[in-house]
This record gives sequence, structure tokens and C-alpha cells, in this order.
Amino acid sequence: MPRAPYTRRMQIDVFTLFPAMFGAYLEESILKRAQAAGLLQVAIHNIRDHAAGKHRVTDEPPFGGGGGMLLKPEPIFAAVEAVLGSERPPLILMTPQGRQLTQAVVVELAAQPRLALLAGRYEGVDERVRAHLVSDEISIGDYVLTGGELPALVLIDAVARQLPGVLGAENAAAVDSFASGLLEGPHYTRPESFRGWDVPALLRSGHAAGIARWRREQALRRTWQRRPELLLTAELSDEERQFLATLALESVAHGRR
Ligand code: 21W
Repeated sequence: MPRAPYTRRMQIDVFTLFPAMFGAYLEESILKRAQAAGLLQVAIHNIRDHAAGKHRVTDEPPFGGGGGMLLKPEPIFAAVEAVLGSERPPLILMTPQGRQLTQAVVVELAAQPRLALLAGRYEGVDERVRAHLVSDEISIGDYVLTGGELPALVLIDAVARQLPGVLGAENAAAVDSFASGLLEGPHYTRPESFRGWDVPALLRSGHAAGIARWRREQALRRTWQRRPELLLTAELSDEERQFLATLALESVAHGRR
């Protein structure tokens, strides 16, 4: 499929010991379509293909003891140098010690024409990879996974949907809840009545201005209840600040906070 002339292409190289983990996710739905349209190009590279010797060893126990295994530096350097050559796109190590992936980081990364991701395994990578090869380190949150492959897919997914043309106009990234700085309110689809639970009448009224105000109020209400700290940085109109003041008064009236 040819890509539209106003779009750009992003190229992502992934270095991993488990290349088969990536196929199922990258070959379905939106990411599949983005690649077919030439908007996104993802290449998965097996670090093991660049390991030396009959046994192609990629990991070793740590000097000083402590158990577990670390990824050796030579196969990683060899893989990165063979694939990236003289080009030096940002090389991001997926690691629990990295800066946390947020939507702001996603937007920053989506501006690059090319990225390279290194998925760690076992107890991590030899420090010389960090110090002399990698340019950035990213975590996806404070929980412990078995490796950096899912984090790499998370990053690819989040970055890809920021690229022009990847999402349809219907759900463009600009209208995301995180783009507005608020959580989204409730959504409803058919049927109008399900087990006696009805869709709010206003949403079926065709009253566009009323619906828009209701949605914004629901978003504010949900953000106030669940993520009040987001309200400190959200861009709010005077009318929205007024509505928040009424929510605060409701809370006081009900003896909360
Ligand atoms: C988990 C690697 C824990 C290393 C000393 C002795 C990449 C990840 C990962 C993993 C440790 C990300 C230890 C959120 C994640 C990842 C695998 C620490 C334990 N230290 N974002 N034993 N969460 N995880 N080693 O787990 O590679 S991004």
C-alpha cells in the first residue's frame, strides 16, 4: 500500500534474545496496518545471531557472585554495530532502572525518524552496554517483569499511534484523554437498554452542545474522583473551574476529604 505524500515513516530496530515474542503483537490490527501502509517499519534482530562460537553464548554469571545471569557485552555490541552501522539513532535500553515512560516521553520519541530498542533479560545487561552503547534507559512502571520485550512492545505501540496517519480521523491521538490532561468519562454503545440499565437520555437526544458539556463534566468528575493531581496541570476553562468548585462543594457536603 503506498503511503500518502504528507506522512513520514518511523523505523524501529529491536534487539532481543526472543524475537518470536514480537510477531503476534506487531502482526495484528493497527500496528499491522501501519506497517503495511509504510508509516512504521519494525525490524526485530536476534542478539544470539551475533554471538560467537559454536554455542553462541549470550549470557554469563556476574563477576563477584550474587547469582542470576547477565547479558554479555560482545553480542550486543556486535548486533547493534552490524544493524545500525554508522547511523546512531537513540538506542534505548528497556530496564527497570530507566526513566518512566509517560505520554510526554512517548510524544518526544515519536518525533524521531528512527529508534533502536534493546530488551534486557535475566538480571540485566553488563554495565559497559549501559555506559558505552546505550543513549537512554526507559522503564514502563514500577512492577517487575521477566524481561524488556513487553516494555519494548508497549513503547512501540504508544509511539506508533502518535505517527500521522496511523489512527483514523475518528480516534485521532489529539483527542486522547491524556492529551487533554483529564481522564475520560463514560462511553455507551448499543443497545439503548441492557438488563434494565439505560444509556443516558441526553446522549440519544442529538443535542450536540449539551452532549459536549456532559462529557466534559463527566471527565472532570472522574478525574476529580480518581486522579485529582491531574487537575493541577490540566488546561481548564473558567466554566470548567466553576464546575470543579461545585464538585468540591459536593464532597464537603457529603463529608469526604
Ligand atoms: C526485572 C530485569 C528485574 C532486572 C539483583 C539481583 C524492562 C522492566 C524491564 C528485570 C531486574 C521494565 C535482581 C518495568 C520491568 C525488565 C526484567 C532486577 C533483580 N537484582 N519496566 N536480582 N518493569 N525487567 N534484577 O521489569 O527488563 S523495562
